[in-house]
Amino acid sequence: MNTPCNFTEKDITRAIAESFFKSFNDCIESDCIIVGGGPSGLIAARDLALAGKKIVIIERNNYLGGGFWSGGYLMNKITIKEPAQEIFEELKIPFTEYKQGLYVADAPLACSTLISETAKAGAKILNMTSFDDVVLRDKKISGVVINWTAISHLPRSIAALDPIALESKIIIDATGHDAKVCGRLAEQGIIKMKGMGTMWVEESEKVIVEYTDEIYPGLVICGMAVSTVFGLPRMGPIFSSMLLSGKKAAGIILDKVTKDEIRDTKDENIKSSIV
Ligand code: 48H
Repeated sequence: MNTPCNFTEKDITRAIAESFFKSFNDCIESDCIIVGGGPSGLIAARDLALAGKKIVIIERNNYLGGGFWSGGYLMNKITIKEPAQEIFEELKIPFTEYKQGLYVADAPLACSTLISETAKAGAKILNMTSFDDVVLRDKKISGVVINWTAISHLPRSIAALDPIALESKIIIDATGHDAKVCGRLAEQGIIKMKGMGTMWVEESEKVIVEYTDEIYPGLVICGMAVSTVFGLPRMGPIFSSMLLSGKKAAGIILDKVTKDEIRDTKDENIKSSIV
């Protein structure tokens, strides 16, 4: 038997609009904005949110997960190498050992679990939202400029709509191969970008994590964006360094944001591609 409805269509619309704008208002100022909701961005967001930081993920697609939904050649199995199986254990993602140190998991289960754990940890998610630009104030990245993804796909003659800005203490570029945030700085001649290197799994899995860092004041990079910026070798369909790099990015930010000491441009520790 159907319970009678004590609401109409207008109440459903109000429920959506009021709760969306309340959440959106909360995204306008945060501790960290993560651009890109693939594996590296998601794990960084989860760790930061679990540590009590206010985190916003900007994702241009309607779905999160990036390349983590499938392995190579559209085969939906994910491989990882030690010690990243410890992250699967932490997230309770089932996996099997294929060969010593090489592990396999079902991609849909691994990806949906990572998304769900990130959302449950409290990270806020703006999907169908594209990164457009950075807010660059006094030689420090202080926010991102965004627009609806649909707008960025329309010709300017139809949709010449201005984007809007969100502010945060620090930004992560987790946009994968495109390294979109870094690309914007490169366009301005502020940093150099070498382009993704060719495949060499052993080396790549190591150096991607090593080079994960703050590359410009207020901007940390993780995941495949690290390969694109520094010209490091790619690893193909294995995701250990994506997860480890995301975790390292979160650790770097926790250090900085917790101590509230965002470096200034004169800090010589910043590894760099700064021109
Ligand atoms: C908002 C954006 C924008 C934008 C892109 O590609 P990803 O999965 O990235 P990673 O680095 O977490 O993982 C890379 C991995 O999936 C992979 O491709 C590997 C291991 N390749 C190896 C190899 O040899 O090729 O996710 C990036 C996310 C996606 O969801 C994009 O939609 C999103 O970023 N994104 N979001 N605004 N302008 N650009």
